[in-house]
Amino acid sequence: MKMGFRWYGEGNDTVTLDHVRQVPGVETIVWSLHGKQAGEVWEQAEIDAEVAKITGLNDEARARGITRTFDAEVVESVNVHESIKLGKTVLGLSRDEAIENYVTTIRRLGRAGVKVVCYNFMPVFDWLRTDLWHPLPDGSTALFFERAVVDAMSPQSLIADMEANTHGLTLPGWEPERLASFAELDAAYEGVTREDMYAHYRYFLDAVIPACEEAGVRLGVHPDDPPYDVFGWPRVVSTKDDLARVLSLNDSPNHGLTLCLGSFSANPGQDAVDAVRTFMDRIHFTHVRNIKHLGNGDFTEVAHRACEGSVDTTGIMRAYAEAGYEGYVRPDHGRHLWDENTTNKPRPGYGLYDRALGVQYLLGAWDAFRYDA
Ligand code: DNO
Ligand code: MN
Repeated sequence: MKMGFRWYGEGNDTVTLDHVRQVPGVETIVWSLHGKQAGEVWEQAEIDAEVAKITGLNDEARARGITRTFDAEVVESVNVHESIKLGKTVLGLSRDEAIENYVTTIRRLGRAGVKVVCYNFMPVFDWLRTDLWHPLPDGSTALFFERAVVDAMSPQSLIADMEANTHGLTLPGWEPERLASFAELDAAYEGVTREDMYAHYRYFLDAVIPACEEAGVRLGVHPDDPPYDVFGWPRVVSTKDDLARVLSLNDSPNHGLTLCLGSFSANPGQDAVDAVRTFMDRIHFTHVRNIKHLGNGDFTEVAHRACEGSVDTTGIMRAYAEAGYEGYVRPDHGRHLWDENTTNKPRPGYGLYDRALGVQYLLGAWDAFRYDA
């Protein structure tokens, strides 16, 4: 297992690589070119520059005697253009053009040493929350989801609400460009069924996976977050049955999961440990985090420790340890602690402290179970 930490890039993240260097156990920086829109090609020079920044040390750091470096083997995410999910031209791009661009990007990432690429297959939007700074009983804040609020709101007003509360940082999946074309996308999804989505998904995999095999890159799909339909658009990567179906669309080992146990477990009917054991061979990357069910499909994010919420994070780490999991893991969102809301003003869910605590909890569980194994 390799421990990772998500980093949004210089000038785009309140956390620095030098901070992450002081979190014991982190080997991999999980990165992306966050300025890229879905469907756009990533240039080799841009990729190489970002990889060099992550894996290198500047002179000043060397002079201070720093030697600890990271690898840049995991990208989260290369986003899938809506034309691919819809199986038709939309926003001025045909699905085959979008696929060609995706393949080019994958090949270039492979050349730069990237091993795993995360993506999701959610219509129109990435993750959703109704409160980004929800107060917890210990005085910290965390991401929070209330289903009735979403049901009562238009997508535009919910997004405007989220955008107004992000300390000015654009959330991935909520870029202004995507929001501007909302009406076109909403119309394009009219009448699109789950079966349509799976057919389009298979077409995408058949086109992209051979290139992944050649490039030595494994794709890992991130489950829907939250794991049920929102705004009437079909989400097809939500439950255990969905994951099994998605994997059956293409048998290549290069097609697998970014199994996010926090997202997956937001649906109270799902068993995270069972999913880990079932899909072990196809889990290339995993997010381990905790949420607490509040009833009615509502949940709050909580600390990573199992007893803090509804997700058996220790059971999850035990399942990975017993199988000798060789993929990548990262803590996912964290709470906002120790006044970082007012001092560092981090990206919602991506402050430094709680993710650093999460890393230690997950590694502690891993070490204990490996010791027994
Ligand atoms: C939620 C996060 C997501 C994830 C993307 C992957 O749990 O991990 O924002 O990064 O959905 O494409
Ligand atoms: Mn996740």
